[in-house]
Amino acid sequence: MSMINYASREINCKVVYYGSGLGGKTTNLEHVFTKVAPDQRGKMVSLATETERTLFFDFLPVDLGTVRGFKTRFHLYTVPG
Ligand SMILES: Nc1nc2c(ncn2[C@@H]2O[C@H](COP(=O)(O)OP(=O)(O)OP(=O)(O)O)[C@@H](O)[C@H]2O)c(=O)[nH]1
Ligand SMILES: [Mg+2]
Repeated sequence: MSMINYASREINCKVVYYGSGLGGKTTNLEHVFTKVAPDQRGKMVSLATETERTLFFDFLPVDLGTVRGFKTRFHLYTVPG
């Protein structure tokens, strides 16, 4: 889902990973985290059980810089399978 704010010239794009338990959603987000430059990503929030099952959600904000004059951000989420 994308939200375009013309007044503040911002595009915020929310992506939610949905799929079976232990299917690799959290691992995918962790991989994106390692590939994005530190100045372009925020803190990854991960709420998991001791056995690494996602309890509530994972969240990773990614800053894409400016696209056609709009400050563009991705908000990546996973939900528990
Ligand atoms: N072989 C293999 N294992 C993977 C891959 N992706 C994830 N795994 C493993 O699968 C297990 C579960 O991965 P998660 O990323 O925690 O899965 P999830 O979809 O977030 O699971 P829930 O949060 O419980 O819904 C972990 O032990 C990962 O290391 C992959 O591409 N190949
Ligand atoms: Mg998970």
